[in-house]
Amino acid sequence: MRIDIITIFPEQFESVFKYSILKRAQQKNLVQIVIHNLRDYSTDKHKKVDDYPFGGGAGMVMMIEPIYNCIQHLQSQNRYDEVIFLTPDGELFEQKTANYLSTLNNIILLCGHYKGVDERVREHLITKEISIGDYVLSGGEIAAMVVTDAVVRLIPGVLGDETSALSDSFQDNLLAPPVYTRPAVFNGWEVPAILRSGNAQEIENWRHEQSIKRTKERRPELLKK
Ligand code: 6GU
Repeated sequence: MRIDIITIFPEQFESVFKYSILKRAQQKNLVQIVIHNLRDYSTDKHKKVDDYPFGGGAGMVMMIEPIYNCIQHLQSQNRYDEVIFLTPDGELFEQKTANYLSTLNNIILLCGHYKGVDERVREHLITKEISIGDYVLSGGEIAAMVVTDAVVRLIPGVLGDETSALSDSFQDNLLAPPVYTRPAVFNGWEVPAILRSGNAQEIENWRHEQSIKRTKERRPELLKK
C-alpha cells in the first residue's frame, strides 16, 4: 500500500512514522508513506496556499490551485483508490473505515487548515471526507496520523502475530479484555487465578465475558451495533 499525505506542515510528520509498528511496516515494504509539501505546488512567488474568502468573513481559505496541481501530479504517477480530505465535518472514522482503507492499494490524505478549503476541491477532487471525532483540531495533520496508524497496522504482515489485529477493541464491537503480566502478586494485588490456571478454554471464556462486561459498563451503545 502507498499513502500520500499532502500538508502545509511536512515537518510535523517526521518523527511520527519512525517508530514501532509503522517503522517496521515501512522497512518491510508493506507500506510506503510519502509526505508532500503543498507549498511546493504553489505557482505564486510567495508560495501562497491560502487566500481571503469570497463574500468576506474571518479566516483564510485554502486555495484550489496548489491542491489541484499536487493531486494531478500524484495521479499522473499512480492510480488512487481514494482521495481523502481530513475535516471535522467528514464521516466519522471508525474501525470499519480503517478495515476498508487497509484493503486499498493507494490513497491520498489531504490535511485541511484555516477556515477550510475552497469547496471546489471537495466537489471535484475529493472522493471521501473523514473526521476522527466530534471535536475541532487545529489542522488535519494529527487526524492524518491517526488514520495512517489505524490503517497500516491492519495491512497483512504488519503485525507479528497475524491474529492480534482481530482481537483489538472495536474489531467485533467489543472492548478488549484486561491483560496482566508478572508478578502474579504485586503489593497484595493479585492477577485473576483463571489466567494462571493453564485452562485455555476457560481463559478464552473468561476473556469474552470480560469483554462483554467492560463494553456494557463503558460503551453500551457498541453492543447495539
Ligand atoms: Cl479530520 N480535522 C480537524 N481540523 N479537526 C478534526 C478532525 C479533522 N477530526 C476531528 N476534528
